Order: sequence, then C-alpha cells, then structure tokens
Amino acid sequence: MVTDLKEFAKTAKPSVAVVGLGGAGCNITTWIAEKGITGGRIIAANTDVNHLYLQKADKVILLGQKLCKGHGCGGYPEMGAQATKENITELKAELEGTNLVFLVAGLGGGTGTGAIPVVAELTREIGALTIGCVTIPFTIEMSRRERAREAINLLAQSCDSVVIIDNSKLREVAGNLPLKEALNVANALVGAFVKNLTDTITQPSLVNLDYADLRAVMERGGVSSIGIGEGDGADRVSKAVAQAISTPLLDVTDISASYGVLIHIVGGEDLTLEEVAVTGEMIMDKVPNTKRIIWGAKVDNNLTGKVRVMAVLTGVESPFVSGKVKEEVVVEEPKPEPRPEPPKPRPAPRVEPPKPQPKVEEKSSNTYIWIGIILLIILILLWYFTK
Ligand SMILES: Nc1nc2c(ncn2[C@@H]2O[C@H](COP(=O)(O)OP(=O)(O)OP(=O)(O)O)[C@@H](O)[C@H]2O)c(=O)[nH]1
Ligand SMILES: [Mg+2]
Repeated sequence: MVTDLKEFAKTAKPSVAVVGLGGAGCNITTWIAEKGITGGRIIAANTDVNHLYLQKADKVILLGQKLCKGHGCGGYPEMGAQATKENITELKAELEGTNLVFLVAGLGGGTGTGAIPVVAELTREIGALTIGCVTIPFTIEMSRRERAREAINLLAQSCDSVVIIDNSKLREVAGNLPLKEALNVANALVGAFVKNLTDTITQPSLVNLDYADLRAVMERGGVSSIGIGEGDGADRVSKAVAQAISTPLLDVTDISASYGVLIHIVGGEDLTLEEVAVTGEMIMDKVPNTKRIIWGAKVDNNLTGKVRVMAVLTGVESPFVSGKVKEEVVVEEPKPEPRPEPPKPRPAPRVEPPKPQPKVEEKSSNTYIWIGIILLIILILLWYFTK
C-alpha cells in the first residue's frame, strides 16, 4: 500500500509548464531557468531567432518562421498571433497533459502580446489552469501602453487569471533605476512569482499549497495584482505585510473588494508556523470581503532573520485596465497655486526730443512770399504804365 501511495504521489504531482513568449517573456523564463525551478518545464518561444538562441529553456520554439523569417514582429500583435498559429501543432504537442501553465510576456510588443491569447486558447482547451503573467510598459512608452491595455482586456477573457505588473510602479519598490536595471527587477518579480508558486505546489513545504487550492483562487480570477514586502527584526511580519498590501504592482481601485487572495511567505530557518498564521490573519483583515484565501510558506536558508511576503489579489478592478485614468495627466504631488506676480512698473514712455524743424521748408516759404511780392509790384507797374 505504501509503495502504491508513493507511486500515486508521483503521478498525481501537477505537471507545470512555463512558457516565455516574445523578448521580455523569454528573458523572464531565462531568469527562472538560471535560478532553477522544481517540477516545472520551461518553453521559450519567440519570432526573433537572434534573441531566441541565447535563451535558457528545456525547449525553444521559433514562432512563425515562414511569416517573420526570424526577424520578430516589429510591434504588430496581429502578426504575433499569426506567427503563433503557424506553430500551433508543435505547441499543442509540448503542452498536452499539463495541469498548470504560466504564460509569460511583456505586453506592448508584437510577439508576446499577439501570442498569449492564442496559446491561452490552446491550454484552456487542454484543460490546464492558465495564468497569464505580464508586464505593462513604462509610462514613457505611451502608444505601447495603449496596446497593452487592449491586450489585457482580451487576455482577461482567454486566461483564467492575468497577473499584471505595471513597469511604471517599479519605482515604488526598487527606486529610480536606469531602464535596464528596472527591467531586470521586473523579470525577477515575475520570475519569483512563477517559481515560488511552482515550487510550493510541487514540493513539500512548511505550509503546502496544493494545485486544487490554487485552482480555487485563480480559476476565472480575472485581473490580478501582486504586492511584495520584506521585513526583519522583531516586527518583521507586520512590516512585510504592510509593504505588500500598500504597494500593489498594478494600481487597483479597491483592495478590500478582491475576489481571492493568495499569500506566499518565505523565511529563513527561524520562520515559525505562528508567524505564518499571523501573516495570513493580518492580510485577511485588509481584505474582509474576500471569498477565497489560501496561503503557503517555504523556508529559504539564505533568508535567516527575514520574512518575505507576496500577496496576489485576484479579481480586482484596475483603473488602468478599465481606462478610467487619463494617462497624460500625471499628478505627482499637489503643487501650491502659483502666486500672482506683482505688476511690474511700466517703463515711462520715452519722450522723443522734438525734432528740429527743417530749415529748408522755412527757406522755401520765404522765397514764395518774395516771389509773390515781386509779381505784385510788376502787376502794379504794368497797370500804371498802361493806364
Ligand atoms: N520585464 C521585462 N520587460 C521587458 C523586457 N524587454 C522589454 N520589455 C517590455 O516588454 C515590452 C514588449 O517588448 P518585447 O518583449 O521585446 O516585444 P516582443 O513581444 O518580442 O514583440 P516584437 O519584438 O514586436 O516581436 C516592451 O515595451 C517593454 O515594456 C525585459 O527584459 N523584461
Ligand atoms: Mg521581440
């Protein structure tokens, strides 16, 4: 019987696939492959062959070789979707029998944005719980952000849940970084989310999260936001929870109205079950209307003295996704009304010195008088002599 159970446990383990789509998606799956993931298979797929062959994955797939000729999609999602359809049979063969699929991409380009809904349709058909993990471009990438917004609305219908990280919110967790470093932070955040969940549902942990729990929270969970927090010292748990809840990486309209919450806690060997329970209770207090809440915890020997909390809020409403925020209006801090400038004294009008009357005119008028007098004298003389 014991041997039977052992065998059964092996086959009952959920089969997990992580699919990186497009440039950003593959960069993130490479991050995960470098860190190592237990119980998950990594597939990297891109239309750009030069980028693809540098990736670390269990399987790489060049999408749309005929359509894109290995050159990428140049920002056109319709082309990304078409290119993915070219490889649909290969993708189906790779993903058949999978229970949980993470589809990872940076929205705003052509390949990842166009590919995700196509692959999601396939994985939902297979019966796998499909979680989209995407980033939305920085505020400076204006037109790409608009494209990302349209894509999210499509993804919310095709995936069970879409976990979104807004790149422009990274400043709040990582400070003002140069672009490349900020992208690395985003890669690490999405990567850690996928890796932690996969590790926790496939490996024995301090507090196990199982596939059925995950399914209950993420299935038809719609748009999800993540918050992360870290704490050390005596009140490390409350510090980490406060940070995780106060800085969701996608702005949400009302945290307390989240449909479901998934909490993941990582701590050093000194992490206690009591701390894990307190973390859960603290988060539950913040989201009183939540229908479903699950948590898992694992020990990481490198984290002694510290606690890391990740809270995933599912079924949230986001002002970015609903388009209720006018992006151009970036209100940083209320600035004091500018004081009216005191009226400047007007410069006194320059009085032009009177121009000297031109002498020439005087002269000429005198001349006319003299001519007139002479003519008059001539006329008088003529009259006198002709009389
Ligand atoms: N997190 C993260 N985001 C990135 C990275 N590189 C680019 N991005 C973001 O992802 C968006 C899409 O870029 P890519 O992933 O390069 O686009 P693509 O899916 O390959 O599409 P095409 O290149 O048009 O075929 C960009 O607008 C950036 O906001 C990265 O390494 N990490
Ligand atoms: Mg690309």
